[in-house]
Amino acid sequence: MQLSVILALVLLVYGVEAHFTFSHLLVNNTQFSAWKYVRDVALGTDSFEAYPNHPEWNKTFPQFDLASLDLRCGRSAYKPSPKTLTADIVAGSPIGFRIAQNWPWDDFSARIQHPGPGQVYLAKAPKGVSVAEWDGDGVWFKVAYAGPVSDTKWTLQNGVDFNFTIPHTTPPGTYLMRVEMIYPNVLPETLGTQFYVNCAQVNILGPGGGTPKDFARFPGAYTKDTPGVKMDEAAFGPPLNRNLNRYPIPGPAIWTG
Ligand SMILES: [Cu+2]
Repeated sequence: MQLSVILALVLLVYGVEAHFTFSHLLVNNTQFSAWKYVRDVALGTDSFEAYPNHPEWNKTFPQFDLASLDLRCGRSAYKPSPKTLTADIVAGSPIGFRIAQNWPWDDFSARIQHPGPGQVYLAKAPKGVSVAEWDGDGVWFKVAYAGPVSDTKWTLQNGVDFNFTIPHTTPPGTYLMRVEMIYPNVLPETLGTQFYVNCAQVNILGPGGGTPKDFARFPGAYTKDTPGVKMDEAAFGPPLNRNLNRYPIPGPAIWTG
């Protein structure tokens, strides 16, 4: 077998080509620079190769440990960073996250290639605490879900953006806004279900009036037995692209305002 064929098969099995970070915040369809409003994450390695000259790539390695603080906002990003800014966003207006685009390999397209859903959670900074100095150790409510569009296709798969709105009546104030893409991974060769997690710092403007409910904590929201995290291989795959309308959504119900 040619080396390129072997490499392609390895990539097919491990999906290494599809690691990513949600490094860009989108506000009204405008992309901001990487890690401007999204908390930067530490470099990581997993079972795959690290590339010393490409730190942005090494930030893309996913989270596997459901009990780790890194499941909250990405690798070491529960720690506040003085360089992260807080974006003003208007409740009800178009918001999004875009994945990092600057890979050094021409044939490594920057797309969300893994199958799986995306979700967005908000956690309000405690009274008197700046969100820029908060570790996110609080309660989170879900405001967006990007699931399957059909029995065989996921909303996010093969795209670069996760677009959503937060409820018009979200109480104004500063929040951590947590995005996750879950790759429910049942292949025995891998470490398990992968989580791609990042957090933006946002100042939500709007009329308020709503009362969020159905909270979760990170870590703690998911266990290895949570439906949608622990996948039923017979029902969903691999390659996890069948019977998708039966996919059980992990975590609390969405709060719609
Ligand atoms: Cu990946």
